Amino acid sequence: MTVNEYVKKRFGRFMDQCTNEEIYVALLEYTKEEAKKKESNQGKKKLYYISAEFLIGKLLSNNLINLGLYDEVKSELEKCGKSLAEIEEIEVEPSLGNGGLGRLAACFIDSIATLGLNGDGVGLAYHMGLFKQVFKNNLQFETPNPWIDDKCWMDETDTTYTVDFGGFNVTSRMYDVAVTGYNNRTTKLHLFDVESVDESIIGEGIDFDKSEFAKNLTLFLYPDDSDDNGRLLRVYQQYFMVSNAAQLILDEAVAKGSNLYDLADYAIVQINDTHPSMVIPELIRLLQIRGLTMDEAIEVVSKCTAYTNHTILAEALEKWPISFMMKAVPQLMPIIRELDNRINKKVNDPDVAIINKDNCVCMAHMDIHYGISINGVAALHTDILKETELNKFYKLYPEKFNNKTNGITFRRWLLYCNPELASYIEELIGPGFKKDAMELKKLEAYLNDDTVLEKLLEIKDARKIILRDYLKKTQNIEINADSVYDIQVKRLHEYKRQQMNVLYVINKYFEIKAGKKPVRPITVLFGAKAAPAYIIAKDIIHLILCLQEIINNDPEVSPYLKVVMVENYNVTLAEKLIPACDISEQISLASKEASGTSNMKFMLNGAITLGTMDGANVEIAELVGEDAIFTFGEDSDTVIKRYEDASYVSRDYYEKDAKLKKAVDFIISKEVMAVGNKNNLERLYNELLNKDWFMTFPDFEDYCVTRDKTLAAFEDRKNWARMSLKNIANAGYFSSDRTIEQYNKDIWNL
Ligand code: 26Q
Repeated sequence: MTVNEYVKKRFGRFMDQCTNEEIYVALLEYTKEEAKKKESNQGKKKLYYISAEFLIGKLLSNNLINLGLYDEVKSELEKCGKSLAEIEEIEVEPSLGNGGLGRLAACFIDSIATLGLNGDGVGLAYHMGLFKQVFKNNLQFETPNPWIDDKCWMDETDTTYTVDFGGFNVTSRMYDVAVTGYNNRTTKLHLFDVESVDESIIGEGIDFDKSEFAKNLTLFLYPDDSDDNGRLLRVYQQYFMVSNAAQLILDEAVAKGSNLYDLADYAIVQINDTHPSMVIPELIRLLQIRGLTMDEAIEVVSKCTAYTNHTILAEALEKWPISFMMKAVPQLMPIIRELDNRINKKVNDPDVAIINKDNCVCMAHMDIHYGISINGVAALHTDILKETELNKFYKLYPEKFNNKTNGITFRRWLLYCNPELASYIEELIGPGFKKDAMELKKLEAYLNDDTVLEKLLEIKDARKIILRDYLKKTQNIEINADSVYDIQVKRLHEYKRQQMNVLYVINKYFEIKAGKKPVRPITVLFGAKAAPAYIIAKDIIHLILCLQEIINNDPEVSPYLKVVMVENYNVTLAEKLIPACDISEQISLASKEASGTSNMKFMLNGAITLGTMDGANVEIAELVGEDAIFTFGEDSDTVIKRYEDASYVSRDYYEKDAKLKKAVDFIISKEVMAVGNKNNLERLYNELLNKDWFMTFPDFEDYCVTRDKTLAAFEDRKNWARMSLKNIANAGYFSSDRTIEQYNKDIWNL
């Protein structure tokens, strides 16, 4: 049945007589039906990818592409005078993730389905997701982001469980989102919800009653860097997630014939950061209930889990106070104590204990001792874990440590978001790259082909116009499509150093004021949400918005420089921004960004990276060669040493460097104060001057020089196109299909 026939059957009218809304509903149902026809892998051993976040993005086009229906549906719609792009706008993007970690989980389930592996995702159905960002008076405000309704991709199942907390229990229900693989099988994303959840307890903004756990359990996703207030709820959420997962795992294994002693032949659990770590004691607890002794249960579970670390920031490793655990999940504490005792008997080093001297449970330590694998997410990151942060563990279990450099799904981040580029690549090297991303390498044959280089520039220009029009239409922002698009999009965090980008912009503003005009206008685009309780991050957003107002309204400067902060940066916006980007800002303080994944998306879409030698940037640099990337700044060894000997004094740099001083002082100038708030601006100024914990000042000069060099290089259009092609040709390594194959070969063995 064609879509049009389906629509006729569903609404009694053909498509040309239907509203976009009706067509959306029909396409949703039609696609769900088609997905059901695809088999799923029913092998004996199954992967459970448990994650507190799955930032899946909109699914309509993605599913149509993966089911091989996209072109057909698009042209059928066009024949009836309808546009798929417009219909897609009806879909609400679920915001079930903060950023990198959640988007990675989404790319991974796409690859798992595409490779036909037997694996499902398990997470939570947060009703309001992460907050929606709204700007007012140059400040960020937060509002709920509802997405669950009868037009969403999630379907109710009959699976329900009881989850016990200290003093009460709740009934859960499992909801499924079908994950379609590219020309292959489907798998499932299982999202658990609690039957007693109550949206009416939400007050102003994203405020809600934090004490009524049965009512608030699945209302919101916690922002990272959240404040202490309400952290207890995070423990309830995590336990709710893993208790459901553990019950599902055991039920499915038993249904397939497991006697539970052989659970490892039926299940492997990937723990995505420490958020699902309680799955270890929970599985042990449930196995005991089902008849195993403590010894037996620990032995069984020790073969079933593997842990991925996504951060080097020591303060970000989760440690839960025993008092929290006793309140939320008292039934787990005897098990955790037993796990801790066994380690202490063996190793007797408080640094590797599970319960630390402050009476907190160190979730990562439990994962490392009782799992089969621990991996970092980029080569440099894994090395740093081994050598510094987790060195003591590495010495204990060298064989458990391994690297799995992150990846992205090329279906969404090339085929869907940049069809112009994808079809040109196909013209040049055939369709093989869609299944085997390494085939992109064939593009290197065209590095000196002027026609190809020119065409690449044309495609980029076309994408820049699309972005310009999209921002005008959706956010009433005006940008110049002839300018250089310089983009930094990612969560707002001091270590990612948006503030250093801002200092460059201020300096450029002064240069233009002084008559030194750039040869081509520059558009500096930002997209970033700040955690509501992360004060300095919000101050940085405030500063960017103030600059946007000042610079864009200054007739002397705005023809040459524009600052744009897009509101509510999300997957949908990323899909528009990334194909249009010329310069990709990846400027984290070396050693701090575990991997980064937008760096890979930008590269794949032909942007040139301006970055530090951090995270996966290091691997990008190796792949494209030093003439197709711009790197700057201190390396991770230098930075790690600076922290070790606590030698960094930001004020010294400020006083020695007049250019830097002038840029920093501008933050509290009367021009900025006139459009901003004294409090916010002074706080940020003082933070930089007295602390600058992520060392923007030492890298500032090199950053300015290198960024100007990058802008100058843009003017040699042919060479720029060559660099761009080199990036695209070498992006194949960053396909999440490669990453998932490595996980499977080294850890899961499905
Ligand atoms: C923890 C406790 C309480 C509340 C929130 C959290 C929390 C939530 C989300 C802690 C961390 C996160 C998210 C982390 C994250 O996104 N990390 C990124 O993971 C990417 C995928 O591996 C990497 O590419 C990035 O470098 C890394 O920053």
